[in-house]
Amino acid sequence: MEMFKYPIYVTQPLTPNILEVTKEIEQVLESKWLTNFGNKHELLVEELKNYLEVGHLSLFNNGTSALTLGLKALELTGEVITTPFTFPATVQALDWNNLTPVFCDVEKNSLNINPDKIEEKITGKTSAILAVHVFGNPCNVEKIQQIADKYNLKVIYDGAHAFGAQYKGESLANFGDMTMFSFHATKLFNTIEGGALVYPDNRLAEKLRVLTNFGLSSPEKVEVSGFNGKMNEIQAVIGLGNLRVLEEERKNRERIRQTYVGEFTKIPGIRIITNRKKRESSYQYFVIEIDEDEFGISRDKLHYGLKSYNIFTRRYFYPLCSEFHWYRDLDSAKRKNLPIAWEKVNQVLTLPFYGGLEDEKIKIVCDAIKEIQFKNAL
Ligand code: T4K
Repeated sequence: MEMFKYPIYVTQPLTPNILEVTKEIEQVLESKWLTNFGNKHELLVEELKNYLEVGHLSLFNNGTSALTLGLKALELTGEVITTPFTFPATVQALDWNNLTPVFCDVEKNSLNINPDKIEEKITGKTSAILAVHVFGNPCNVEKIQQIADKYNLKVIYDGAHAFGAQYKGESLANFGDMTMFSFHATKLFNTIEGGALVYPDNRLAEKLRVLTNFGLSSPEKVEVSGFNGKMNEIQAVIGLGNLRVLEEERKNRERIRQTYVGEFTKIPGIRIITNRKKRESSYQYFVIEIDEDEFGISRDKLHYGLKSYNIFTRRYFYPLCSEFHWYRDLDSAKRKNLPIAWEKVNQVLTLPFYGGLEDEKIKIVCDAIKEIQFKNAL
């Protein structure tokens, strides 16, 4: 098999109907109202509330500012129990709030925070649990809530990958005190850059609006130290347009998921991490785990091998956040305390997955994987 002519990346952004959004962008520009909670912004809030089946939702200029301001709005203090297996933004939002992460190991199957390990991490300083629905697979929300209730802790979900996913028939967005969604270009639903917070407590709406707008509660009153976290009108137009093509994209991704599943279930040593379907899935990523003994080669050999075919997979989320140098002195960051996270971070590989991935390219990816395995096993 020869190297594929054009690179195949891990994802490609969903884009709206260009004619429709061009018209809407014209309207926005003509209206001379470009940002600061404009009409398109408000319309997107309503449409997303509807889509996610939530009561309250605030928009932001990206997921990181959403999470950072959300943690601030909840007035958390001291320590927050979280996962090391996530994108840096999760823990950086804690850093910006002067909160100390307490790293907790993950579950073998879901790769999400292991609720059975949370209680032993709780101290008098713990104020919250910040869990991540990694790759869109839901955390054990019931167990996490039980622990939070017992110790009076807040629960925040980083749902950057979990847009639109359901848990036991209910919108995953309805669990915990707050959930953040990222609308970055690489996310299934995107506003190019953007993010949202959803929450059951309606008092947070005004608080978040103030925090998102420099702490201004009125033109001349600065109530708190906030910052500029606002989503602009063009971002909102892209979001409205992408909502109109979202279901079609989900269908295309379901087809690709099925093809991958069909191929990989035949190969010993590959476990599919993101194997949920229909309303249960966020269709954000397609992730596999490589068991080196069974598969014959390591995840890294496969990752680099695919690169030589012009196929760019990602080793999300390597390195673990607990490895960041500024956490060096934290006991919870030590390798011996995070055995499963360390094992999995060296086994997991995110494969190309987006609606526009043609059958021919899916076949190239699958054939390349088999060929690399075969060649290396010789
Ligand atoms: N929490 C979690 C758990 C997260 O995963 C993230 C973000 C956040 C919080 C923070 O949310 P935001 O503040 O970002 O809203 C990407 C994204 O930039 C990032 O949003 C995402 N998670 C993370 C998992 O993935 P990179 O460094 O992998 O991006 P990049 O530029 O390498 O893009 C990946 C591939 O996508 C490229 O190989 C090609 C393709 N691509 C990318 C862009 C930007 C395109 O085809 N077109 C594009 O415009 O971080």
